[in-house]
Amino acid sequence: MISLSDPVAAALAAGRPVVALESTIITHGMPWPENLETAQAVEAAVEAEGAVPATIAVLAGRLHAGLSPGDLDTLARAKDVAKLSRADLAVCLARGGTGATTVAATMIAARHAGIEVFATGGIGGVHRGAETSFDISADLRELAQTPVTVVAAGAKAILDLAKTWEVLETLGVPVIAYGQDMLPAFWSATSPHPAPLRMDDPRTVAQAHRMRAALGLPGGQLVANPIPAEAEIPAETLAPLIETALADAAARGIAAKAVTPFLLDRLFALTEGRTLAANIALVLNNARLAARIARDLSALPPEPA
Ligand code: PSU
Ligand code: MN
Repeated sequence: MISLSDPVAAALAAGRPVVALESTIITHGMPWPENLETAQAVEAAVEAEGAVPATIAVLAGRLHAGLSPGDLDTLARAKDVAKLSRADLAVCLARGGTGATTVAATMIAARHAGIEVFATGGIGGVHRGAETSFDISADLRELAQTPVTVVAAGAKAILDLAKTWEVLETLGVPVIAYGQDMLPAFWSATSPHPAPLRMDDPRTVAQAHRMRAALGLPGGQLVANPIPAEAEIPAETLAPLIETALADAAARGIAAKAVTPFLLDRLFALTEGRTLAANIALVLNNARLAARIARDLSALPPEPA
């Protein structure tokens, strides 16, 4: 079902740490060439922490965990790549297509490969106006059913964060702020939302991941890791720009899967690139923490089969 790169296959066979990485952030979340540079830097950050990176994507009808440098380059340059979530993954594979995996689809692939930890930028969530649009990311349901620990800088601040956290609570997903009491808000290190759970070291995250398996609980954990202070954009600076981006999306009738990429791109333009620089910093920070969690997981007894 899934083609593992040689380093990923060797690490998994030996019980050494592996970190899954998504590809929608490459194809739909960042412009060329920063998307490729970031993907490469994120892989290097995982390696520097002693883990093996497994970037996940569908290439010509094959699901891959661990891309060659050439495949990563091709994916980053490609235009009109499909954005694959839970609903689209099997269809793309059946048709022999190529596509980038969202948080939801990356979790599914990671689980298939036997990878327990995944780093991204920010998860999808409940969009503002969801009470009329019903736009709620499939990422939330995936966290409730697929046992992968996801390290993200919270949910993107373009979303309705209060509703996003409520839905995760309803679904029984542990939302863990890393090293602080308040939840981060993607480009901003903090927010007015208190975290339901707080952890201060990777080992506790790893132990809780194993404990969920021991209890037979489906689903993963969300580790909300704040952006480094020197890279953050204050929420007050972003708030009016987010309103502008949302109004632009509404005026143009942007809907469904196009909403998140459109808003990220508009904010990039409205902030003259500041959101992109922050996005890169927070992804790198998440990759480092995910690698440390994967290292601590590999030191614990493996999940019972
Ligand atoms: N994180 C980023 N940039 C992104 C995304 C996450 O820093 O582009 C992607 C992820 O793949 C996430 C998706 O799963 O946005 C959410 O899309 P939607 O809201 O349509 O579910
Ligand atoms: Mn959506």
